[in-house]
Amino acid sequence: MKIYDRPGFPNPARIRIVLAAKGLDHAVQFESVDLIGAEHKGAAFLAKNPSGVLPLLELDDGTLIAESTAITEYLDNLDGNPILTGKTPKEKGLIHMMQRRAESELLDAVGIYFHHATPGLGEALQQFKSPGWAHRKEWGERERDKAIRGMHYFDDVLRSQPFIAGENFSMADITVFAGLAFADAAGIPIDEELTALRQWRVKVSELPAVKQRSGQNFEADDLRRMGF
Ligand SMILES: N[C@@H](CCC(=O)N[C@@H](CS)C(=O)NCC(=O)O)C(=O)O
Repeated sequence: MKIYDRPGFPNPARIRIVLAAKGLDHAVQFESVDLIGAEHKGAAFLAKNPSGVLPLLELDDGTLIAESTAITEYLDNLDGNPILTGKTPKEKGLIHMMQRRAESELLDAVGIYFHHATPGLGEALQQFKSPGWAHRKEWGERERDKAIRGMHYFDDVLRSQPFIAGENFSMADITVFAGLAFADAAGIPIDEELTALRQWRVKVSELPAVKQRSGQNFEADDLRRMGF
């Protein structure tokens, strides 16, 4: 299997955590795609994933699976023992619901803020991000506020259960974790009062699969091009 991704970016990081959790790191080959240089918006990559985003999984028979949730479902079920996407119908339903909320209320909201209300990933990508649209920044700032409301919502959830979708770590936790990492990068702080969310984050960052991937930071050249 081949994973098209880029170290350090939030959605690719979701799959790196999944691979570590499933012990599949050594079963995949990583193909680095230059996100800052907009390689993912070129014809060659768009032919593989018309959405023009990472990550993307390519199976040995050429099958292409995009979308972090779809890739996670595939990888989690490969050994017949799903540990991230639910075993029972109830678990599956709850995990799906919470992971969708994690995308809509946090990760994707941060992404819209980052790409539309800040310089985002820089020049090469601007042409793909609704150039000239007068209300773009305002929309991005509304999504930042939505992400902050999302953090408050997940803090509430975590006051009555240990993980985002219930008793066990799941795909929904991975999405919230990636959303908070993206919020850090985009300069959206986690309010001090969100103690349940903060404690959960520390706990999750100590899980072996998550700890293992936290060594995979942005490439030096990407950091330089992002202005760090
Ligand atoms: N819904 C997609 C989102 C993927 C996504 O937005 N990936 C980012 C990297 S973190 C990307 O490729 N961004 C490129 C861009 O926005 O041009 C998923 O779940 O995989």
